[in-house]
Amino acid sequence: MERTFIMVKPDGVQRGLVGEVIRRFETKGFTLIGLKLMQVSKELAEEHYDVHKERPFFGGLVEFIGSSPVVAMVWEGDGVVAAARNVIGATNPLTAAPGTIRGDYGVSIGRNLIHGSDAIETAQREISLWFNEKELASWQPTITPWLYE
Ligand code: IDP
Ligand code: MG
Repeated sequence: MERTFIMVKPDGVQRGLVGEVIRRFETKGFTLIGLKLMQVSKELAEEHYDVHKERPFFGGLVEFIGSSPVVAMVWEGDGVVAAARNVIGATNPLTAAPGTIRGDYGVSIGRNLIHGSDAIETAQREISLWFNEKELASWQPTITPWLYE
């Protein structure tokens, strides 16, 4: 089953949106298999955003991610990687569609509340970066036959 890495960033945690984020993925029909609140080290933030290390916002982004706790999650489901990106919305909250998390709750690209893996390979890399295999629960909700034919 496909898995993706989702992180509620420090602004989302400070603003009390952890429950709202979890609610949106749960009610959509995805399965939560990993969850932790954590303070992020500079090393982990740099590794996570390695692809952006040459961008002008990199230093500020790494500092921001470590400035206050985040909530890291792994969600599972058919097509969850791309679907989660749709639930999250465009990178800039001002242009993110209403109904998406960023579209509904954000106003600034540097405070866009949440991260979601952008491809299946990225998701695999990010899940192994943020979680040990022992921290992930492999389980199948009893409602599965009501979600998938
Ligand atoms: P994504 O989070 O939608 O995948 P990316 O382009 O991968 O967006 O950028 C990663 C993160 O870097 C964004 O979520 C945002 O927090 C930050 N970021 C991207 N572009 C800018 C910018 O122009 N200014 C400040 N921060 C930015
Ligand atoms: Mg990205």
